[in-house]
Amino acid sequence: MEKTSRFELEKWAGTSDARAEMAREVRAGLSRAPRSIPPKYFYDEVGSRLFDVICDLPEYYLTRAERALLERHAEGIVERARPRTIVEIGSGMARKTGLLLRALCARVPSPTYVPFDIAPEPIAASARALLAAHPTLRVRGVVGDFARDCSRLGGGAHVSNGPRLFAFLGSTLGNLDEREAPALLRSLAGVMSGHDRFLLGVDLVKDPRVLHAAYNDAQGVTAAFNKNVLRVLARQLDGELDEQGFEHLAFYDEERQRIEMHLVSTRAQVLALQAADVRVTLSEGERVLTEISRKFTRDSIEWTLSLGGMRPLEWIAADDGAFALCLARTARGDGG
Ligand code: SAH
Ligand code: AVI
Repeated sequence: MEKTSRFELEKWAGTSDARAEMAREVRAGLSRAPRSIPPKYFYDEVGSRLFDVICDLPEYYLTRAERALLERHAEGIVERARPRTIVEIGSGMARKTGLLLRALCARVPSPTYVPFDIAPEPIAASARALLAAHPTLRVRGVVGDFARDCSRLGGGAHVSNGPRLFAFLGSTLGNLDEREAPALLRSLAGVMSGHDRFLLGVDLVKDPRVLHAAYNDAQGVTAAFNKNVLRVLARQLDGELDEQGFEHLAFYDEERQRIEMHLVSTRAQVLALQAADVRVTLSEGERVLTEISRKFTRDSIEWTLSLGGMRPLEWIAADDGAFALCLARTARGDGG
């Protein structure tokens, strides 16, 4: 564990067997139809930085829309949720979390922030900035996989000494499918007390042209983010992958209400990853699914929350209907 007086970083993922796990997951994804790569592998140091650039792109409205909502509502949310600690799942660069932390630090004498992410670099970088901005804040970072490790937020040093606000911002829930999203919510609901609250940022169904542009930006940053996963695989799994052999493809599937992002093989080629025992022959035009980004309605998110053992309490939507925040609690009846 890395530790300075106000910053600690605990590693639950990225340790010695991470490479073997990656090999297993990538092999499984590339051998089934349709072929896929788990989106968590986007976020090495370069991928995390590319995502940060995406957040400022003119076409990528999500970050600005969520920030505008938090600028207006963070204080009220914190006042009503009364947390001592904010735990942020998939915290990344925590670009908007400062708004919640400012309200937390104003209310509580010894506030704690727990950024939880698969990528250590953005946790460390955002912690530096947040600690400088909030002199009373303590940051206890966790490098973990939210699909596997959320239940650990209920034990050890994470046993809560007061209500916690769990934040899952940026509509990252949309990157999980109909089975994965409720499973993640259930694992969070399992560690939440009746006094804890869950704040979810959700991107809403809208004009497909706006969605299409957000994932096909003119500068090609999203394409670079998508292709970067090839470099991650090649580096970590001893691969020979030619980035030139793939093209970025992102489109909105209106029926499934989701963006799909793919890498399309521009020619017949062999995708070989020695350390994963992968040797896959791709035909020209064959697609590898790298990410889904589901878009929600109030009904569909409330349904997802209910499947995940959560009960919605407040719905705060942008005036233009682009994005929403939903405050929820566990559906279990204990306390709160
Ligand atoms: N919440 C931030 C960042 C969103 S980007 C925002 O709103 O801007 C998605 C973040 O989730 C990245 O930082 C990525 O590293 C993290 N992430 C993706 N898959 C993950 C997983 N399986 N476990 C933990 N973190 C994950
Ligand atoms: C992190 N996640 C919510 C982003 C999204 O919009 O689905 C990731 C992303 N993919 C392409 N652009 C941004």
